[in-house]
Amino acid sequence: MALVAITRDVSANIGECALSFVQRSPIDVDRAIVQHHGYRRALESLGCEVIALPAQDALPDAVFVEDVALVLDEIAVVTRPGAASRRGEAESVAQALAGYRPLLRIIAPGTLDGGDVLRFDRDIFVGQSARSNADGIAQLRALLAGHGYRVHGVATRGCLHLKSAATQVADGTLLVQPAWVDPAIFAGYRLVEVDPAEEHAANALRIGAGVVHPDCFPRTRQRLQDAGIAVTTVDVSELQKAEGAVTCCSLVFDTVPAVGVTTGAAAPA
Ligand code: CIR
Repeated sequence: MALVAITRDVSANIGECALSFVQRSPIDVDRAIVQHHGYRRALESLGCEVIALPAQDALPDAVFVEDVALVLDEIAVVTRPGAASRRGEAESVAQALAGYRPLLRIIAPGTLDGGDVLRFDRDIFVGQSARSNADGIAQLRALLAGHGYRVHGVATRGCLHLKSAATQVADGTLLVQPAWVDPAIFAGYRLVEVDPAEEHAANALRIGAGVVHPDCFPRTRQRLQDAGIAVTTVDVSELQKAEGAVTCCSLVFDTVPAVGVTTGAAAPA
């Protein structure tokens, strides 16, 4: 396994970011940059080769590279983000990915944010959010059918993306916020619920045998550890003010995927 993490430097204008469910509050850009460096170091400590794309200062949300692409074992899908202000972010990430995977694309009128895409091997759950529309989900289903993936639309409520509400934290195991997605959708998986006092704690980034998780959620961290999951903590408080979390700041994938073999090891999406 050779993991790569594509990231992008924080925009100087991150304070102008799109917001949906978080109240706007001033973002300390210098602090956000320091926290983002810490996030990159965490990925490196977990074995990732980190690619740092230069900041796009005209695009406030460009640090959240997860939303503009989806990297699977065989191909990558360049998305068309639901927020018009974010559509200019995709092309440079597509260029960075082109050396690793053949590229497919979501086109108008479809919209899809990578934050809505939750992969379990050949099953791909996609949040039917304000950012990912029915056309985008149908396009994704058609693009991936030939590669043996099943795409399932999932209703979300009260949150930005499906991965605000649920992320994979180990083989067959989900960390879930039941207020934002119906856990019954994931019947058959082992579920770890966030602590009720930590509303935004369901977004964890799985890398290898452990997860990266914000340090401000100690109760949910304990639940993960009790479930046998190793947790690496990061301080991303300034990025959280931009409605970001830990999955959204990188695209992590294996440069030499075992295509056709189900390992569940890298959990790239
Ligand atoms: C947005 O509203 O698009 C950004 N402010 C936050 C995007 C976070 N993305 C993610 O969690 N996948």
